[in-house]
Amino acid sequence: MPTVTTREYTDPVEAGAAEPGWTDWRRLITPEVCEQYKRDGVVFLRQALHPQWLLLIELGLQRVLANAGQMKHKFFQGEEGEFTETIRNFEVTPEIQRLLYDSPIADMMSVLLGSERIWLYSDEFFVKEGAGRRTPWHQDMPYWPLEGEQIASMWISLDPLPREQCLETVPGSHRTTRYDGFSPKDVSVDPTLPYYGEDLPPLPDIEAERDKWTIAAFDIEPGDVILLHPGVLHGGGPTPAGGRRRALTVRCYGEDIVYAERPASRPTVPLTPGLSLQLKPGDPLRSPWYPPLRPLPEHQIVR
Ligand SMILES: O=C(O)CCC(=O)C(=O)O
Repeated sequence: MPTVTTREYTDPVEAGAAEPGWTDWRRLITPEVCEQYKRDGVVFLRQALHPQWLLLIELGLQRVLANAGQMKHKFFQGEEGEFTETIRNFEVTPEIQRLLYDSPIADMMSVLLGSERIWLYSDEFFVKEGAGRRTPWHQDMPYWPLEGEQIASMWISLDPLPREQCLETVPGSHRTTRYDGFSPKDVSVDPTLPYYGEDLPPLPDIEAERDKWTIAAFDIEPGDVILLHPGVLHGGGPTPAGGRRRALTVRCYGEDIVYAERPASRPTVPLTPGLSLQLKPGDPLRSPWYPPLRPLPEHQIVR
C-alpha cells in the first residue's frame, strides 16, 4: 500500500462511531478490488463515503448553483426536466477544496491506482431535475489530453437511485476499442454520429442494442461510489418526472499519466488553453491546471 502524506482519520468503525452500514475505506480498497479495477475498469463500493463528506458535497453544490460566476452547461434545453453540468468546481468552491484535501477520496485513489502521488484532473457535477434524459453512451479518453493507466473517476450520488437511473458501464471496454462519437459540447447530438471524423471507429448504438452488451449498473444509496476508468464505455440513466439525481464525479490521476495531443477537431474537455504550449506529448502531466492532492501540498498541512 503506498504511504501518503494525508489527513489523519479516526476509523469510525473502530471508534464505534460509524453510521449504520458505513465502512472505513481502508477496509474497502482491497488488492482484489485493485485487480478488478485493472481488469474491468469499474468497481462499485458500498458505503465508502461518510455522511459528513456527502454534506460537504451538498453544500458545495448549493454554492456552485448559486454562483453566477460558475458556468452552467444546460443539456437537452427546451425539453421537460433539467440537466445541468458544471465543471472545475474545485477552483471556485471552498467546500469542494475541503472535500478533496480532507476526505479519503484521494487516498482511495492512491491505493486503487498504486500511485503515491495523486493529482486532480477535474471535478464535475451532473444534476438532473424532473424528467431528465439519458446521458448518452461515451468514453472520456478520446477528448482528455492524456494517456496512461493510473486514472479513475469516482461517481458519487447524493440521491438514492435505482439501477435504471444510475451510471451504467460496459466492464472491460477500456481495454478494447476507443470510439469516435458523442459530442461533449452538445450531448443531445446522436452519439453514434462521427464527432471527430478522424482516427477512430464509430461508436455503436449501445442503447438500441443493449442485449448485445454486458452492462453493469447498481441500485445506489448515498455513500456508495462507482470508480470507473475514463476509457470505459459509460452512460447515465434518465430520471422520471419529479425525480432528482445529483451526482459529483471526481477525476484523479497518478504518476504514469502523460500529456497526449488530441486532433484539433476534438477539443479537450474541459478546455485547457495553454497546455499544449507548455507540454510535449509524453511529458508527465504537470500543470497548474491539475492541482496535487497527495501528498498533501505544503499549504494544506496544519501544524
Ligand atoms: O452522471 C451522468 O449521467 C454522467 C456521468 C459521466 O459521464 C461521468 O462521470 O463521466
